[in-house]
Amino acid sequence: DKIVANKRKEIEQQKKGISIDQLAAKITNTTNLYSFKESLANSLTGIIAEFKRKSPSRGWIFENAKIQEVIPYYSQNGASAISVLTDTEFFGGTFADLELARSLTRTPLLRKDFMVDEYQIYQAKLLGANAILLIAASLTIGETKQFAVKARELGLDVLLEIHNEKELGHINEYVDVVGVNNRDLTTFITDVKGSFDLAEKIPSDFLKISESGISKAQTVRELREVGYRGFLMGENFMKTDNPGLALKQFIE
Ligand code: IGP
Repeated sequence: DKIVANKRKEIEQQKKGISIDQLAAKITNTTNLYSFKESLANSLTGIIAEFKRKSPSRGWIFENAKIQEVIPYYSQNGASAISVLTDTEFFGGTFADLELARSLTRTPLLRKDFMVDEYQIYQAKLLGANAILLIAASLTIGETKQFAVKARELGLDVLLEIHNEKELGHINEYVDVVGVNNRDLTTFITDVKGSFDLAEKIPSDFLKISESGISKAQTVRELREVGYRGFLMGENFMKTDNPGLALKQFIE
């Protein structure tokens, strides 16, 4: 709730600088060059490597991490997609991080942020994202649909994040990928069991991914066995001084 409240304030400020209509007018091409969903559907590893300097649950993970020193290696070392945090206050990310990442790779990029306004979907497109995250816990069913439709219209894939059975109701036909977050965003308790519990409850026409708290290759194998095609991992790589190398070693 605190993060979402802060996000709404930030967006109000940003709108004073550039209006939603002005942002929309800058978008000239709505093709999705590097599809997040297709990459996961066709890849062997399914690893979505995340660039995250800090988090509310852990504090600083890698305060001085540089995009140029991580993103090219995530790509070369087998990431199926890359997630870049763009929230500054709580996660230490910036818009410039995503833009720079885009200039350095053709691997599909997920804009990882708390989306509460259509304005941010235009921003995501302009910064070079291929996919956005919609978090069921911070959106109504109506907003989830509205934002997913907008993302589609702009040529962005939609990752819908859920954490429990109740949130299955947020799934709609404009969603491309359903992610189970193993971390409860209110308590920060992380347990991969959540992904195993929800695996069969997610309609089979959606590509499924498991997010957070993954650190073992064995866990990835077990998740793949119950149908997951993507594995979003941040801390396990970012806690080392060479995240790209940590990814390489994980895949080997
Ligand atoms: C990565 P981890 O435990 O590997 O660092 O988790 C990712 O799943 C996590 O950062 C995340 C997240 C989010 C962050 C999942 N959903 C929503 C911010 C907002």
